[in-house]
Formats: sequence, structure tokens, C-alpha cells
Amino acid sequence: MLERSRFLLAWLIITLSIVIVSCSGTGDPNPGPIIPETLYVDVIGTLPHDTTAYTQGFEIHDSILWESTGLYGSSTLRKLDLSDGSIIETYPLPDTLFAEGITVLNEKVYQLTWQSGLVLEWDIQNPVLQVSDTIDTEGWGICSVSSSTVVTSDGSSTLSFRDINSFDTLRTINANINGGSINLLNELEYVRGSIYANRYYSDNIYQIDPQTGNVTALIDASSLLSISKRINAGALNGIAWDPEREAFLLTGKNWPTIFIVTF
Ligand SMILES: [Ca+2]
Repeated sequence: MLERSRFLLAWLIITLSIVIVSCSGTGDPNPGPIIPETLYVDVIGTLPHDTTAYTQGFEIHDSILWESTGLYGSSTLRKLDLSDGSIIETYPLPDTLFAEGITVLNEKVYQLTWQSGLVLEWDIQNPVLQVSDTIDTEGWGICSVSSSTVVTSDGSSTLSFRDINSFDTLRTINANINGGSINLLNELEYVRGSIYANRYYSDNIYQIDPQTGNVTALIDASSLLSISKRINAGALNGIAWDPEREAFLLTGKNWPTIFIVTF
């Protein structure tokens, strides 16, 4: 009887030990997909926007809102008043160029073109069109991430980090959610260590880790434009960070409004 009790006690200890070990592992080796959080836009103000502006690039520098507008025959660089959205100056491009994204770096506006391979350059004090460089991809969006590096999009899920002096590609990342690529990335903005990209034909903005390409948040901006105002408006395309308001300015191609929002 004593032997049987000892055996049962040993069996109980071993069984409990197995249960404890199996419950106190170092973590589930396959935790499953990580779903980035969805954020929504909170509108804190609006500015009027020119409905003839086929917006391709949007960036604020020294309290000036710079805008690039596209299409052959009507592409421009524009200087807008950040307080009321009015146009201060318009700089037209040749009819053969289709303007795309812009970024301001080292007192110059760099402007991409869609399929010509040309990168344009404008001095912000005296904007006169100059060709800065060429790139071997389509030009869609651009933002500056340091004093020497810009990031460009080309309509795919690839974001290219480029040297500002040569526009040579230093490295690329693939924007993705759990390995699933997010293509059609268009206008870009770099804010506090994250790249924000809106996706063509959608009302989604993706917050992207510049090291890994992982999407860290999805911003649903579908509430911005009412159905009645969408009739003559195109896709959301335009993200500019306003450091004074600590807010994003969002607009789109031929939208009647610039929305001042927080996420
Ligand atoms: Ca931008």
C-alpha cells in the first residue's frame, strides 16, 4: 500500500511538472498575423482648395503650403497661403511634363514627373524651373527623411531611399502588412519617424516603418468628402504635416476642400 502511495505521489509530481512546464514556455512561436491599428480622421478645420488642381504633391515649409498639380498641359508648382488656402503664385510646367510629388529640402522644391524620368528643382526664393536629375522609375510621391535623403514612390509597394545629390537608390523597402504588399502608394509625407503614404483609388493612408516597410497603422479617411462633393472630385492625394497646428492637411485631386485633421 505504501509503495502504491509513493507511486501515485511520484506520478502526480511528474504530471504537474509537465503541465507547469508546458504553461510556462517562452511564448507562442507562431503568434499569428499582426493587424495594424485603424485610426480615423478628426477634422479640426478646413481651407478652400482649387477644384481645378489635380493634386499630386503637398508639403509645408516655413509656413508656405507648396502644391504640385499634374496632367499634361496643366501641370504646375504652386505656392499657397497656409492661413487661408489662397494661391500666392503659380509656376507652370511645359506641356510635355506631367508633374507628380514634391518635397522641400535645402531651400529647394524637388518635383517628380510621372513617366519622363526627370526630377525638377526650384529654388524656393526664386522659383525657376531647372532639371535636377533623372530616375529610372515612374515618379509618383516624394518626401524628405533627412538633409541628404528622400524617399520616392512609383505606384508599386516599393519605396526607394535616394541620395538627394544624385537621386541614386540607396535602399528600398516593401510596404506590407504581414508580408502582404500594399501597392499603388502615391503621395508621401515623413513625420516623426514614420512615412505616411496614401494609396491611389482609396481613402486609406498607411503609416509605414521606414526601416522594415511594415505598416504600423492604417488611417481611414473615407469620412472626409461627402458623396455630393465626390461627384466631380478624384482620389485622395495630398498629405502635408503642419508643425504649427500639429495636424495633417489632407486633400485630393480636384477636391473643393483641404481638411486639417488629426488621426
Ligand atoms: Ca506630402
